[in-house]
Amino acid sequence: MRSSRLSLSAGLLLATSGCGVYALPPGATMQAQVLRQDWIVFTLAGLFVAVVVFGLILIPLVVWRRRSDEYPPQFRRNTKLEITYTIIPLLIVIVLFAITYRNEVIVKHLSPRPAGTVEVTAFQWSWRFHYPGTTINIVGTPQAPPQLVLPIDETTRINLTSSDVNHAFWIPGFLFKRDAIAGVKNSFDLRPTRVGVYLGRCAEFCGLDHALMSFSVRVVSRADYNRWLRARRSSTISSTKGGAS
Ligand SMILES: [Cu+2]
Repeated sequence: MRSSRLSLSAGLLLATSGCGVYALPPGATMQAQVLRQDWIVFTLAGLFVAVVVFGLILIPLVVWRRRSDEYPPQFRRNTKLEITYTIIPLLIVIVLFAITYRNEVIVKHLSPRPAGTVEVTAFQWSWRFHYPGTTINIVGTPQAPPQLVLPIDETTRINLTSSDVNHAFWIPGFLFKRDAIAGVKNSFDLRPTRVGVYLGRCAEFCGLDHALMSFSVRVVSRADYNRWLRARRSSTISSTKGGAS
């Protein structure tokens, strides 16, 4: 009976942790893979704490259920127990802090020589992608969301700002979000690792058409990227999907 109860608990734990881990997209950039490690570690730590807490609630209900008028052992203090339940959470927090700090340093690191740069400006209610040194200037509208084109396996510096209110640049497939603030330049690097098209959204309520403030990111090979640059270099594009071909 006890072994079947244990195997049921173990099965539930595996099922829930498995669901949690696989519910998160794999992440299509080098930075996303680092962030994903954070997510997995935090999920497992949360599950560990949940199992301990629910165990401490449920096990006494079974073990100490009333069988007679006899009381279980009564005591007021248990110094060893108090030290244990102080030190273990402290250790968990220290380890989570250290892992987060290490991964944040990696994700926020700016390459001294990025392969390219894109100036991203958020505005009510779309996005402008400008490729410095070129006339490529992709301006979207709520009805025609713009497309950002990035080369795979190369680092692109994104300089993000806003021309009016606060917005947030969010690409779920990259597991990445950063605020776009008027008068502030937020710089970060993206190094895509998978070819594909990824949906992006504004993640900061910014007014009437906030819900329509989407964009997409297309990750292409270097050869396709060069072709796209050549095709677009001499023209300014307005309200386009930025269609590489
Ligand atoms: Cu917005």
